[in-house]
Amino acid sequence: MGKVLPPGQFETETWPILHQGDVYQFDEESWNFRLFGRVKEEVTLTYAEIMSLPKTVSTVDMHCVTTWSKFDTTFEGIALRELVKLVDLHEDVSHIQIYGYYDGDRFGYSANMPLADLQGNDALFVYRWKDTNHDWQDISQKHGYPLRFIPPASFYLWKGTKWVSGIRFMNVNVAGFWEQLGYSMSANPFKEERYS
Ligand SMILES: Nc1nc2c(c(=O)[nH]1)N[C@H]1C(S)=C(S)[C@@H](COP(=O)(O)O)O[C@H]1N2
Ligand SMILES: [Mo]
Repeated sequence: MGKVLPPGQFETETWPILHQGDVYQFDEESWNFRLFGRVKEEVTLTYAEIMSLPKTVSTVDMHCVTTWSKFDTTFEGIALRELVKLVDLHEDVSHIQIYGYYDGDRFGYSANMPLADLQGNDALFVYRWKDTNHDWQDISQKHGYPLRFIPPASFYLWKGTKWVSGIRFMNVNVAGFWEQLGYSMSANPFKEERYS
């Protein structure tokens, strides 16, 4: 994993909180997770169903475009590839959009990424974390409880949708929330791809 600070970043030991809009209040009754887009049949998972999927523990570095980087946070979650197993994708799927809540709109936030980059243990929907200064604890409401995405370190952290609500499978690379506002589609911190 190695501690390599991407260009223009500084290291922080705390985990800052950044988002637009309201903090989502989890309600298990109304919460679900949708797998849709270029799938043969859509799948909707309840909270209990998603939490019963195989778990992965993985240590990931986070790089925020606002220039902080936090190394070596260990997360417990469900690998994105476990969710992909639940749907029959059309063969032309190349990219996904990971959706989350924004001011009460469950699809109000989104972030786009190539599906091929998200097959490892470092592409996780997380609900628990720890680091050298913190014991295991639930992801707090402000960090995305009950479930939030943590992208591989090869993406800036805005690709890490909080309060996730679903994945759309696409055959084109469609800009998400920040990408529509001029941020990079590919967003690689090591290439300093902040804006498009
Ligand atoms: N639903 C949602 N997810 C979001 C955001 C948001 O506004 N809404 N902001 C993103 C941005 S810009 C960043 S940098 C990270 C910050 O995550 P953190 O607050 O846990 O550090 O969340 C991302 N996920
Ligand atoms: Mo951000």
